[in-house]
Amino acid sequence: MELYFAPLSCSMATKIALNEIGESAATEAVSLKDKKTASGKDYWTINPKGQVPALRTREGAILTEGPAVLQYVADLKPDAGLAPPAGSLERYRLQQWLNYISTELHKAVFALVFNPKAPDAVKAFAIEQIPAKFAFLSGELKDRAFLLDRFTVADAYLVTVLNWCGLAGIDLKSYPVLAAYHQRLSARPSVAKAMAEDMKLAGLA
Ligand SMILES: N[C@@H](CCC(=O)N[C@@H](CS)C(=O)NCC(=O)O)C(=O)O
Repeated sequence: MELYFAPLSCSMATKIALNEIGESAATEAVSLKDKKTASGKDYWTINPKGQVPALRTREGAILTEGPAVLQYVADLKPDAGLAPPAGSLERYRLQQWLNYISTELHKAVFALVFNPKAPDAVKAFAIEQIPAKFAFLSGELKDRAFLLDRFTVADAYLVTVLNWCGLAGIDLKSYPVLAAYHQRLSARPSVAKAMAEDMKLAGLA
């Protein structure tokens, strides 16, 4: 398997999932600015959407879209419990979370804040959505360690997205439940390893 990633981006969630199942996939960094991989490949030819993550599966297929990639990785080792069994209500709950994180947090807020082409008013509008969304998340996580009953790929995705708060100028300390969740998950070996690796590659450690 081979993971195409960009340091500290949403692809970090896939690195966390791979660490959780103990799978050492080859990784290749992608420059999202010029769409070139570290070995000089034209990334458009690998993922025509030009986005990370993209995973070359064991069978050689290219799989894209974080929530699909995460579930693929989880299903490689069902015993690790990163995703409930396909077809169960809990699996749909997992998909509910993956979709929420992807559409309501990642794309609707952070992708706009970090987009250099987004006008300031658009960025401000994105940031204005945070209090309501983080209040909802805080309520959900108030009495639980994880989004579902145990650590799943949804947590891998959420901790990755919460990592971006500092860069986006959002003070996570204003949301104590989320700050505690983020701190707790950051200490998890699979997360700490992915984070340390990406921080180093991003020149931040
Ligand atoms: N819908 C895609 C979005 C992935 C995405 O937004 N990736 C960002 C990094 S976090 C990216 O590649 N941005 C570069 C671009 O959009 O050109 C997914 O869920 O995987």
